[in-house]
Amino acid sequence: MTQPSSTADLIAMRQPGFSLPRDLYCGQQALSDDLEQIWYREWIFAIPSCEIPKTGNFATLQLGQYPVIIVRGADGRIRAFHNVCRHRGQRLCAKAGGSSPKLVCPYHQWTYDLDGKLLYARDMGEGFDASKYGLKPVHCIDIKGMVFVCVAKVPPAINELAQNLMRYVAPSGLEDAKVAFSQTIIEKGNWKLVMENNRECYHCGGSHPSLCRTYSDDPLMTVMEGPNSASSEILQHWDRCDAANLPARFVNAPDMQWRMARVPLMDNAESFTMSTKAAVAQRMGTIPWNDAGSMMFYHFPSSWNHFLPDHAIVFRIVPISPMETEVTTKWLVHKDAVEGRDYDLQKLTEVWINTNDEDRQVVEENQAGILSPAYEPGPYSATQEAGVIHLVDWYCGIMSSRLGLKTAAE
Ligand code: 3BY
Ligand code: FES
Ligand code: FE
Repeated sequence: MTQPSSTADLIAMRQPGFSLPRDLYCGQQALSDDLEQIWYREWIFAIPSCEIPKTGNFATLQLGQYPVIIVRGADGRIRAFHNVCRHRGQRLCAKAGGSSPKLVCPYHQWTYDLDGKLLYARDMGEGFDASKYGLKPVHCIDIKGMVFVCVAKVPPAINELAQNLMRYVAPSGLEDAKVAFSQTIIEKGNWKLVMENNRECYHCGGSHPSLCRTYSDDPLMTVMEGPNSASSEILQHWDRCDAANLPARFVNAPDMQWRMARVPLMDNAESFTMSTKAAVAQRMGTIPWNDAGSMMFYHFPSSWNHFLPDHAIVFRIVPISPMETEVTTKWLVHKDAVEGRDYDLQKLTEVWINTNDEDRQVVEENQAGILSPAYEPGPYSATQEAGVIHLVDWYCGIMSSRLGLKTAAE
């Protein structure tokens, strides 16, 4: 029996421009390393802040082995904590979300304030110092309505992302939005396959009949080269947006961990609907036109998003096991929009419900093929799959430097 290769070996042997070696998509070791080196160290998009608009509203998230709770305090601030009681470690809150004036552990009712302070612990004796048993904080930042968390002791710098994201999402007025619908599905595929699939539209024509009514599968729409280098159609759109002070031009992290750009939909379509028209009567924020297109924002490893004039769709992925990924999609609309009057929920959600299901199928079939011992890494199309190349290069770069550093320190 040959020894299974380590993640560092697998990454060292990968051929740039080709899909990854099989075990990086299937193995427990690769997932453990991905969690340790990426998911537990990077900022992870968690929720839109409008999901917890009031004091005491909370949402929970399972990030690998870390249960996390995100809660809005009495001061209006959003904070995140390890969702673990400081008494004997009970998970404090099992629900996906809700509202509570205090955080009360269900086991022995230790009671925490919304800022994490331990307020009450019954019969703990004279010398008990409650100030030592506050909830452990998780780094948390609310960037104009997009809440990110990081479970690392020291989180990576987020200034550049925050500055750009603030400008690009501000016109969508996420603070004045509400969650109209939320969907969580489990895709039977490694998280990297889910993200790879999202980063290209090579598959769109064959898989996404409803999305393709409004989103062009021209690869130039999905991957642009820079703020002044894109298709003439996109450049024209950017000129129009510039004139209206609507941030639109391509911006990216130097290592492509994130990217933002506002692109036009096909034939002046307004939204991702079957009719191509807006799904919500009331536009969000200050976006000036119905045909302002989609501001697309992705952030590795966990998120891609579309900010349209009438609604926004935020996506979060989290690995569940080596070959299972949870994909959560939330449709946001103006908080004053009334279902049935200003929008029809089915018309709002059908295109991306279909698209998610179509993507789930291709990801699951991709995983099934890769599980075969006959699988060998195949070449990406530089024209069609440049975004996938950005993803795997980012992944391999970060993993090899972090695994490499670890070895050097040992
Ligand atoms: O989901 C995305 O962000 C884009 C649009 C359609 C497919 N994908 C490349
Ligand atoms: Fe939470 Fe005992 S474990 S109160
Ligand atoms: Fe797709």
